[in-house]
Amino acid sequence: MKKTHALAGLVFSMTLLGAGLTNAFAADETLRSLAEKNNIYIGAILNSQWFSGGLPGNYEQIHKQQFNIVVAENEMKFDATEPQEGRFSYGNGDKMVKYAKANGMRVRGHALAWHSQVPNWVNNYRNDKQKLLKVLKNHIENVVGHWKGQVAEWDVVNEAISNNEPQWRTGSVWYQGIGPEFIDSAFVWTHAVDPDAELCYNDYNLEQGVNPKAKAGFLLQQVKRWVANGIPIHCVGSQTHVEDTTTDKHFIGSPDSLRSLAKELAKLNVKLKITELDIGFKSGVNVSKHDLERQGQTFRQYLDIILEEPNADTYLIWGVSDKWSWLGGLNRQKGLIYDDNLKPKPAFDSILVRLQTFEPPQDTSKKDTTVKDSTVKDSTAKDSTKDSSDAIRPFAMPSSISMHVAGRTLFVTGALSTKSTKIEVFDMQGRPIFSTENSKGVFDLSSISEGFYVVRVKSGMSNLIQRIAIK
Ligand code: 9MR
Repeated sequence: MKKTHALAGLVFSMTLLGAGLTNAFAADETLRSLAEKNNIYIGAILNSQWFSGGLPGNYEQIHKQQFNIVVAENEMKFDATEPQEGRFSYGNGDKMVKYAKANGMRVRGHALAWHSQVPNWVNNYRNDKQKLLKVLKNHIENVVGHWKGQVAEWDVVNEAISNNEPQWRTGSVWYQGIGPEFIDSAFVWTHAVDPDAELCYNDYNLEQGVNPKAKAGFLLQQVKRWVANGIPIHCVGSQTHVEDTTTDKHFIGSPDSLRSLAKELAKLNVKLKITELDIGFKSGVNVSKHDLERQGQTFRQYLDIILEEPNADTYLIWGVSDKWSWLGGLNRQKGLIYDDNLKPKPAFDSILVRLQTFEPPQDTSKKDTTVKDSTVKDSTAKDSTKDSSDAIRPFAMPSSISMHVAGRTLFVTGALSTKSTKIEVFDMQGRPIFSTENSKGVFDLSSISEGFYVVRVKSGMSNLIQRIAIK
């Protein structure tokens, strides 16, 4: 079942992968095109500012070029969709669904039953079980009914588990008024309205192990029970709001722990999705180039779960640019893959290189159908993913340079800019191995051990990425 590792199927000779592979990485590749090649979804929220037209044009251009799944930061939540009892408001959500259709993206719905962002009129029924059951059912029937067939997956229940010890979040209006059966009910009601939608339980701190004392361990017990009882749950969303371990020494989450949750869920035929990823640094600390590179590696490690685990298919980031991110409220900063000026960070590169170098296993039965069938398509729309944009310049420009390896020496030929040349070598997991800004065109790679690597040359407006073998 498990995907075989990337390198297992490589048939390249151990000599230079020469002229024939010079174009192994097309210049116009994006995260999105590479994710589609790997049968996964890659996405970012549409920030709330987008809905009011408050973001620069290149934000949207980046979003539609780089991502194939979208979720609204706040606009499909309870307080946004039913601000007054029985009065539904779909304007913003419709705007996003239209955008997704025009750009061939899958839509995630977030979130139906959550203790936060519920309007006061709901909280006023806090201890009235019968009324709360009616309120939740009516909300689900209307909202899910409105977007039936257009929202491919829902966070049916969000954050129902307490953060401090593994038990239900007892302060939630839904738990307090109804009891834990609000969860079972919400799944059943949602499924009844849209039997084709994928239904998720979504929560944070799920990357801290699956033992019964951890949140994910508690959740796993519930998922087992739901599955055994025929409750229609298809996926667990791991929000994955994590902190760089150097600025929070006590942070105990890890990609390995999340991977173990994916493996446990696979036994239950339930998917794991990463739904709200950000990897922040503590506010106020200086963040160096090296820190950003390490952050990129962590982004890559979480991506590996999605690429390699057969029951994992979605990698969704909670924002595009550090400029529009909720993280400040959590005393964290710089947790996303574009900087304040919408320029790609090392994390972007790390994800891109990993998507480029991952070799899918021979048996691709796992993800094929989901990716291809469930995006919201609008056949009349032009293919806006082909727009050119400054923001993805590193990968949009045709290259006027070339490279080859002889022995342990890398030769880069063509007009290298003396002002802005950067040569980088990554290993096949996307980890940076070597980097120089020297523009002489001849580089000694004798310190690099034998194996396959990816070289990227950025010089002026030219950009070339090529896989090489060092022997
Ligand atoms: O990013 C959202 C922010 O704009 C809201 O103020 C906040 C209110 O709760 O919700 C943020 O999104 C949250 C998401 O809906 C659920 N998981 C945690 C996210 C970050 O707080």
